[in-house]
Amino acid sequence: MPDKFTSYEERAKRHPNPAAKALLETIVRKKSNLCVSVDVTGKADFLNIIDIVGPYVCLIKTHVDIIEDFDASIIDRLQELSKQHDFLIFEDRKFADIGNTVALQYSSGVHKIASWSHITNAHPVPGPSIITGLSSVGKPLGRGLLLLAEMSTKGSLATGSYTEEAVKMARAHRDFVIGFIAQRSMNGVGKDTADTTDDDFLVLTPGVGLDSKGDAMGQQYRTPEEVLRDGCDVIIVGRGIYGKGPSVDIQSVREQAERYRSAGWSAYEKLL
Ligand code: 5BU
Repeated sequence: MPDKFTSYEERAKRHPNPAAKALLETIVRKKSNLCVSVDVTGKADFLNIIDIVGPYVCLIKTHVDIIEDFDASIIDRLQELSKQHDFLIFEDRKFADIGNTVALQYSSGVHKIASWSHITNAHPVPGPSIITGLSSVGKPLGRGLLLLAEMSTKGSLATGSYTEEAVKMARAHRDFVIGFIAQRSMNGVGKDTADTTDDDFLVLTPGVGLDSKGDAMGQQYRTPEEVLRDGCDVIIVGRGIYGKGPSVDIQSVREQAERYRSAGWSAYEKLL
């Protein structure tokens, strides 16, 4: 485990994976460790929110399978916005099947995730073959994978030895697995004492909110300061920024995006 806190800038210089490197560079360039999770079901709202929050984020997280009027033009526009506002894209697909199936789900179907999403994620539950499957598609494209080592929900089963095994799986596939969805730093977790290599896993953390402690369906929120103090690198915020709908208040979305960007960045600066 690195013995001291290392800046995003230092980590960007040495990270071997192109998606992780690009994410760290974007964080530094924009002074933003904020990822907005755009969980809305209409194409117009989806693209509108991304256009508004784009300047404040390093990363946009999507669940493209919830969009009712999905078509390929959404992806074209998303990619344009990603260039215009300088952010990366993370499809929160949570793959969980055998290697052959996840490779097909990642590359094909309606969404063709690998062709546009810089980062995606997977449950470690099937074992290392899920990484082999996804890597066969994503690695040649310079993509990066996160494993779900922990979850933000009440009663999550991803704890203890499950989490440790996830980290060990990642360590054995450092070229493609860039880090975790987790609630704390995973560097050093489950590590053999004979292993002297440094871990530098990115930790992206959902379950972040400034005004609420949770929702009625098991979600639990902590503040940006709490999660950064626990070693997380990127805060993932959804409803804290655009509310619960049905309509999107543009001015408020912009204000909340800047509020969370600034909270995430000052929490980081305190650790330097
Ligand atoms: P929220 O509106 O900030 O609660 O949205 C959180 C998002 O992060 C949502 O898209 C979830 O699917 C996602 N998420 C999560 O909340 N907790 C987890 O442990 C994981 C993903 Br993994």
